[in-house]
Amino acid sequence: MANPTVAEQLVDLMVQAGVRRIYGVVGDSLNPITDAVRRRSDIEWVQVRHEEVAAFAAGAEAQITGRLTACAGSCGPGNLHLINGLFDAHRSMAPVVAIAAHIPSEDIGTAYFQETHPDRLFVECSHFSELVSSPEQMPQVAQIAIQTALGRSGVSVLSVPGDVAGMDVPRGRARLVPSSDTATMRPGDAEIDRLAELVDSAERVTLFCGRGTAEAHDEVMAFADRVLAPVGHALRGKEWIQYDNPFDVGMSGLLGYGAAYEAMHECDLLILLGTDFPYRPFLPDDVRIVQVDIRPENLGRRSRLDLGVCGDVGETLRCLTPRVRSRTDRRFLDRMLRKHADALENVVSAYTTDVERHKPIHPEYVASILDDEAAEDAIFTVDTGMCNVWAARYLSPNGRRRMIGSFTHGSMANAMPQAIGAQWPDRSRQVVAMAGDGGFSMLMGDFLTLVQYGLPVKTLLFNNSSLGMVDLEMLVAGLPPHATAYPDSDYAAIARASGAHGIRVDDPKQVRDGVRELLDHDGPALLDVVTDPNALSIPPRITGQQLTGFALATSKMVLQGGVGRMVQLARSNLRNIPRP
Ligand SMILES: Cc1ncc(C[n+]2csc(CCOP(=O)(O)OP(=O)(O)O)c2C)c(N)n1
Ligand SMILES: [Mg+2]
Repeated sequence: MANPTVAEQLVDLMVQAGVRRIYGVVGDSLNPITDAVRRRSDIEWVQVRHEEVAAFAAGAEAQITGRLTACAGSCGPGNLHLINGLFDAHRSMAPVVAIAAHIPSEDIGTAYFQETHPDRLFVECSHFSELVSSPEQMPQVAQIAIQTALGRSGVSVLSVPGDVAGMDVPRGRARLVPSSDTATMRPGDAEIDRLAELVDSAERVTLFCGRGTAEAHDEVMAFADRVLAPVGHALRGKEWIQYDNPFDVGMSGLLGYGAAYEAMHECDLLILLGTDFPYRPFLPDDVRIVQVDIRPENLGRRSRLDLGVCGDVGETLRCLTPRVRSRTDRRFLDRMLRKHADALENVVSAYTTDVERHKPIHPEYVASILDDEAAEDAIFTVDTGMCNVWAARYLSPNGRRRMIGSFTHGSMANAMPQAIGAQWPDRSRQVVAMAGDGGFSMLMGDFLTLVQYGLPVKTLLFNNSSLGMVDLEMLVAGLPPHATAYPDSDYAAIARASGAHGIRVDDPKQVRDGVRELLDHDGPALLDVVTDPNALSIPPRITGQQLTGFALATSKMVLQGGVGRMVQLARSNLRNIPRP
């Protein structure tokens, strides 16, 4: 049998490691790879329109399936387009191998046509980024890329010049079988003992949970039950922690709600579980803090710690719970639960009562109807922007639903691309992209990919003809909104012209039927909901500085003659400002 080429061996190793498809756009320098894929039946090429979409889709597929996924771009601009999606995948800890095809090896360094240096470019968004300059590096370099992506949960990039990809791998090279096993990490006994002492010496314990509590719902609940601790979460912890949680006090952060902030500040021991929550002003500095995280570099990154414990959250809690004393005093927990309920009454329900008549349609109303109508095992992908707020506040996790977004990297235009990757492995599962009009139009070309492959993704477009989140940020910063408005576009018509089902709704009475029609459609569909651009959301903790900024922007807008809009704004926001 002839020796395999570099491309063939790379593709073979990826298949062995669980890769089922490569998202990408073809190109001359990628030909050996694309051709190696074409000749196999156990891996396919998914032909997207923009490489950024390829990377978002690969990242999403990995986050949904837990398996290694892949994307590819041709040399120079082709793989450069991957970069933002790869940053997102990497920061979301999604195991993705990216193939960056490169210019002919003999021309590297000569400022050749399309020349970039992908092995350098991708260093910041990967655990491993190497140039394959000779077939002798195979299969080790591919093995390391795959192992690193899986073992460290993130991106690996192989930069492969087209000519090298087509070369034969030298005779006598053994094929390595990559392992996708992930080990669990348990802290040492001494750490567990110190942690148990801290817990037992505290009067009021609060838990704050992030994405690291995935698969640890039962352990978190058992521990909270033993020490009677309120449990708050960050956005990435929501899907794992909020459901079946009698200790729930909501979410903290810019988009937060409920009493998580109070519970974190009024306890005397805060335990951060699997969270790299970035907003330091929301963390207390006068209580004892313990952090448990599988990544040692995360410990103490955001706050002063009394103890940092390196370990898997589930494992750590399984060891810890039986070692701490069981409590009966519920006073702190109950006080926080009441605060939480009051806060929800005042804030979260404000927009869903009496909004059936509110025109333009209130986006929170749309989100609450989506929550009602969506399947019990739906996957929601959520665009960066106000959709984050609507999803955080209105989607109800249940342990079977999934919610992914660009929650760490914060890129726009993620929802529809991520929906492609979330939908691909299982076409029978409901996948809903909650998109902003700004985000959707940014990578709109790949709506055609949904049509091309008949992928039944449901795009629910919150069309406020504005970069709404930035409108809010400008107001809070004391600036009048500028360069945030878009002319009204009929995205349903665009969807229909693309060959998908398109529905447009501008009356609140049509929202429920519109959402049902969207979800029931057998194929790609888009619901364009004309929503209120003034539906701004105020974070539960507003600093004095932010308030001043808000007042300043208000007065600037009034001075510009925008009184009408300000009145609407004030009315919208009044209902959302938390009562003391
Ligand atoms: C790629 C990228 N560009 C710019 C931003 C800054 N940004 C954050 S949210 C946002 C507006 C999003 O607008 P849209 O998608 O319409 O959602 P809306 O907030 O109006 O619901 C912008 C410009 C970003 N996060 N990512
Ligand atoms: Mg918008």
